[in-house]
Amino acid sequence: MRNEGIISASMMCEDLVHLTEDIRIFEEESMDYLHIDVMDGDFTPNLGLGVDYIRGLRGLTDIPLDLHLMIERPEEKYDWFGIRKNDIVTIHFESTVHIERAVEKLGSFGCKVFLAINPGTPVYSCEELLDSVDGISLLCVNPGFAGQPIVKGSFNKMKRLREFLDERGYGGLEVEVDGNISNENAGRMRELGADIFVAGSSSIFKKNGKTLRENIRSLRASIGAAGLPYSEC
Ligand code: S6P
Ligand code: MG
Repeated sequence: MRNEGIISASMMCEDLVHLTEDIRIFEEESMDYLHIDVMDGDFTPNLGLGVDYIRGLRGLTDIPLDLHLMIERPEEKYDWFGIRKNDIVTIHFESTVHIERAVEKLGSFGCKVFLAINPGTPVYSCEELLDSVDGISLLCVNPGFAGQPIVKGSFNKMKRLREFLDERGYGGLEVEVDGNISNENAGRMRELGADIFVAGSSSIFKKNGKTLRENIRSLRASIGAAGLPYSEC
């Protein structure tokens, strides 16, 4: 039996003016992770959340972080982030020359290690690293910005990724989907085998006249209503 669906609030989409209040709502609504898009302006055409922000957030809550490192040579910078054992830390296949070494080093921090594959990165890129990771993050938009439309082919890619993992005996690895995960897209991705849903401007932070709490509940309902867990389909 797979998990009930895990959500990870994309803090890049959060309005800083309401940070303390929103954190309380996340705690009351049992938000699973806070997704932190770390961007360096080199790997991505944008800058993102940094180490001071992360330190500040740690002082406000014990909700685990889902650190999405969209930076060049992440293995040289792991020490900056104060990684904890119940965090997810994701690095990108293309972010360093020796990705196997970078994955192994990340494993030594005791966190959950995820490998991200970009929209243009083939599913099979993760094959040699399956023994060393806890999950795969499937990017459904190109890294850099919130509010982008889903890249064509992402649903088909999710399906192929889950089949690829199952066929090789790695069905226990978690798959995160990141980018334009609206309630509808989350439901479809759930049916195709996704476990973790990055919730940004398309869902919980959507300007739709609903409260953050209402939007979190709607997203959970969309995931929960997505039919039988993949393994039982
Ligand atoms: C993109 C980043 C994502 C976005 C997220 C925002 O570079 O990795 O995590 O923050 O996609 O959500 P939305 O719903 O605006 O796409
Ligand atoms: Mg992200």
